[in-house]
Amino acid sequence: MHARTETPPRGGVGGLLEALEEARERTLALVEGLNDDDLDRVHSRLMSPLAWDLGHIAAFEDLWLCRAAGGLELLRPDLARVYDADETPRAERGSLAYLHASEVRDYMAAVRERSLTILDGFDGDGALVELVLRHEQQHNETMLQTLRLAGVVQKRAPSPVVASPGPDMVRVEAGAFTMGSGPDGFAYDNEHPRHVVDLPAFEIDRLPVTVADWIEFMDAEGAEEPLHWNGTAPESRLPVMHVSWDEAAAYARFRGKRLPTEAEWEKAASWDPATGASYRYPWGEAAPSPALANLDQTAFGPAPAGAYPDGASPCGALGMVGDQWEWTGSEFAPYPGFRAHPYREYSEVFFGRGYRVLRGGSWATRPRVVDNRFRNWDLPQRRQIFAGFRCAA
Ligand code: AVJ
Ligand code: FE
Repeated sequence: MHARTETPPRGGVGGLLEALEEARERTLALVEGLNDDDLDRVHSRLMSPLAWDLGHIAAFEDLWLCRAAGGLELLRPDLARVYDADETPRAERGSLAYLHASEVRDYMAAVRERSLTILDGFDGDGALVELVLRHEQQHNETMLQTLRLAGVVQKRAPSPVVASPGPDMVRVEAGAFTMGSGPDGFAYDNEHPRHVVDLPAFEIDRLPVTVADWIEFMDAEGAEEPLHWNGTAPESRLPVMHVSWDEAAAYARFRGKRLPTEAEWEKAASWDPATGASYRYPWGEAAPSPALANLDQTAFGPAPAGAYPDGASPCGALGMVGDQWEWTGSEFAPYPGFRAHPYREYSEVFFGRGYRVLRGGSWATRPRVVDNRFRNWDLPQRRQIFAGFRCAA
């Protein structure tokens, strides 16, 4: 395919070309078994039709790789509005003239042809290519949420062995830590600038709240069952998922606790009191692997709370990255000195609108798009995300 075997990628794109191809294989694999009607249909008012996600992935690539990084005109300027997430709320996407399943794969391939031409010998802005790659991978998780709402449930991988017991909560000492992403490497605008945050000491749950914990809450307080249970609770040791921020906050009050702030979460995940450093992952700087965290969409569900003892953070918290996102108590807001880059619609338009921050990624998150500093967000009533939580005190 193309000149990529004869001409190794040069400039700022080493490895990105292969990563784009791998991401596309995953995207297409997610929808492989579905018929056109399943792709074109609105499964939930909260989500886009899957065919819209596919077209939007390609339109984003055309916009940021072919046009912004490569200097080309858009391949299909007529589609720009249809795939502009900001102009078209999810609930209305079913009635847009988006490309349906029968045409959308051709559009994706046509954009990709252009991208490969641009990337051959590319010496432009590699960060834009990374943006495009991560955008596709983020939409993979959105698509998995849609598939779950559509009732497509893949068989879960067998659960790994659960770690040895430990205290319910672990302590994080008072002191300053560095929060956010530094200037090196790719990071979203909302993770910048890196800044020092001084926090009083606090305690945080060693493990995420489990299904068994949630059932106690339901029995004692009449709390609702999470989305997707349909009267049948998952295995009791699993982290509870598909609860809203509102419900998570109510659970924390029931236990006499609270949700951790975003800064507390990041400090508990990254800060090593022995060195004063903030690591990129709970276990340190090593890239995620299947022994360290449940990421990458292959398990089709979380592992029991306390699995992955090698993925512990310096304070001893387990499962902070992977398995399920974790709601924090914080509203999505800019860090001091924030500057929108490269486009306002990624983060800035969501600030100050009541969105709550989630951290840590889920089994449905591709490893490239999550670390201790990555900030996700959604509205406090939403339950479709693969999200649970842990408490602080
Ligand atoms: C970071 C997951 C909240 O899905 O709205 C996708 C990611 N931004 N396309 C979202 C995103 C533009 C974003 N989240
Ligand atoms: Fe998008």
